[in-house]
Amino acid sequence: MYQGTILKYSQYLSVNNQTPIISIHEGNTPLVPAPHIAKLTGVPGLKVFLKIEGLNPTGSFKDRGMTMAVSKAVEKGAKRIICASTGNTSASAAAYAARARGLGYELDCYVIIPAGYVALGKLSQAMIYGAKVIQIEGNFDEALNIVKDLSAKYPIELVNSINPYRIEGQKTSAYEICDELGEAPNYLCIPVGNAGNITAYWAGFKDYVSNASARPKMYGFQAAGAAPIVKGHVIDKPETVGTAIRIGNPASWKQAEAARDESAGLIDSVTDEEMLEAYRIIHSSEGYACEPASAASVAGLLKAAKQGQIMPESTVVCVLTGNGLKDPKVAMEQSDFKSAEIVYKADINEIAKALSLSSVLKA
Ligand code: AN7
Repeated sequence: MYQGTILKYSQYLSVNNQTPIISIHEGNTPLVPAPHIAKLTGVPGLKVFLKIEGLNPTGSFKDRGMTMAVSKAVEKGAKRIICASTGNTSASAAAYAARARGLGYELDCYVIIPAGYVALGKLSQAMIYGAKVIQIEGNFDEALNIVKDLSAKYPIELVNSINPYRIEGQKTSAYEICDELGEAPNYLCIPVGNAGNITAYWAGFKDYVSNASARPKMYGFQAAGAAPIVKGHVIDKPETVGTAIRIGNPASWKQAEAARDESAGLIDSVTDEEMLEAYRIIHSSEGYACEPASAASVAGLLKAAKQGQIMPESTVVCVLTGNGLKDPKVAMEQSDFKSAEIVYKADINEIAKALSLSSVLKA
């Protein structure tokens, strides 16, 4: 039986027989072809796959890192964990703390989030999993500074991605992609916020693919309003519809640049319009789902292809980092069929009219 990323890939991870494994059987997410997106790139012979990380237990890739961070926290006897979050990290931390408590460990989870900028799906998860949720007047970067200070001053384990076990656990997605394809892809397209995930994937490909020339080019994409790495300076007031990546001072900035440079990749930005366009395409033409920030990977691929930065006949994996159900508000705003907002009489003629069916009446 599949039992989660730690048991599957223990040889690559800092675990031993003494490590209590706190797992919700994360990982093993689908890698699915996206033929419509491949066609839209206009690149001859391109194969595009989506890595559906939104199908992890709490609906995002964060579970891969969190199973490691929480297992190691429990191993060292921690009673409290804390994180700052744009939403997904907090949902994941809260879930793994709940799992640990269910296994008999004492473990409180505290999360600090920017008030008004966490999608409803994520906030409700952190709450029902039993985390102590604190909203602050301020953005993610300020929340991260607060949790760093709190964990320095009090006996609380920090489980943001500056915790090395988070990065270690998140490497497992790169392993899965290589196992599935039988080799590494030529390009990995990924959204960049705090830059932990791009750092982790690159470390994972380096672990798994000994031939350096067979490793993918790492193509990371920030939101144009929150693109510190692209602009080369901290953004004090980051803004984007992709609230997950509304981050102005990424913790793994230097590591992300190293991943880019070592892989001959790039870190670019996509506008909110480009992100939302990709978001609509992923849903309406592939049938897959993701949250807005995740669509930065596909938006970035389309932009890079247009600029001639994707070679013909190559293979691309776009990481869809979070589940579409996390942010129902944006999903509804981006939908075409606005009549869903109107309530009709339960009358066949009115409904047929609303559905524009008169022209296709049966003979
Ligand atoms: C869906 O939850 O930072 O570059 O606090 O939720 O590793 O930060 C989320 C980040 C991409 C960016 N896609 O990954 C948090 C948080 C989704 C995300 C990212 C996030 P990193």
